[in-house]
Amino acid sequence: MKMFRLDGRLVLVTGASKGIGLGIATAMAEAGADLILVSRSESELEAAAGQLRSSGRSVAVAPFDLHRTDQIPAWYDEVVGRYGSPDTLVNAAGVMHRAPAHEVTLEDWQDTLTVNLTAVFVLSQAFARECIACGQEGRIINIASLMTAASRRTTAAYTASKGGIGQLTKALAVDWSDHGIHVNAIAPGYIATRLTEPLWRDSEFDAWVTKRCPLGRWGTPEDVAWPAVFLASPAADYITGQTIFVDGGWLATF
Ligand code: GCO
Repeated sequence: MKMFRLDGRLVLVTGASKGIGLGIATAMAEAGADLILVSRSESELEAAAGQLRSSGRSVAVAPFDLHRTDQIPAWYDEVVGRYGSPDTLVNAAGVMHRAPAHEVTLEDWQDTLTVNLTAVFVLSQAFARECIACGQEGRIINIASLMTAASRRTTAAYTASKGGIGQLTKALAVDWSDHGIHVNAIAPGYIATRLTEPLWRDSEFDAWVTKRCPLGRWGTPEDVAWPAVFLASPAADYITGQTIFVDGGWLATF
């Protein structure tokens, strides 16, 4: 089914050392892509790369702290110089600070918006500039959230950042459509990862999620990963500016 394959593609994944990012990188490798893994921790990246190399794909690691938004362009140039120009970018890195809105510190607000929104924009710019310079088509897949369309108490900064991702995805899709760069987003529901660990370890919250979700379970990184492979593949060649909710039916009901 070559329409769903990624053979010959070079995919850069942020947040790639764990959770949804690692799940997406794993599926992309299984679909034939070579990878560049990005996160802050070199040791965690090497551990993830070690797992992924068993797929037979080329897997490079490029440690970087996405808080350093002003250094993204220079860092990206270095990555391209060392590993080649990615044709697919997955913005999966994200941070979460939970607090009632009146208790959110300016530092936590800025941290959330920096990593979850500003870094996505600046890295997408660097990716697009390189694709345009090389005359190369590109695919960008942003990781949005249920919070792109709704919210929950104590998630104001995260909700604002993920709401922004939904609209930024449309804006970049329109701006870069002339250059053959497709920009889409995947909005996961409640996925059992380290970011949501305080929630799934809470038996009351766990019971709420499994009851509230029409499919009756937490999602897994793999549930998110294969829709990402689809959006990166030739099968999605007429899709751009869209957000696909991979949420177990959460938003289909009240
Ligand atoms: C929360 C969760 C959610 C999930 C996810 C849902 O605190 O309610 O962290 O925000 O992480 O974003 O799509």
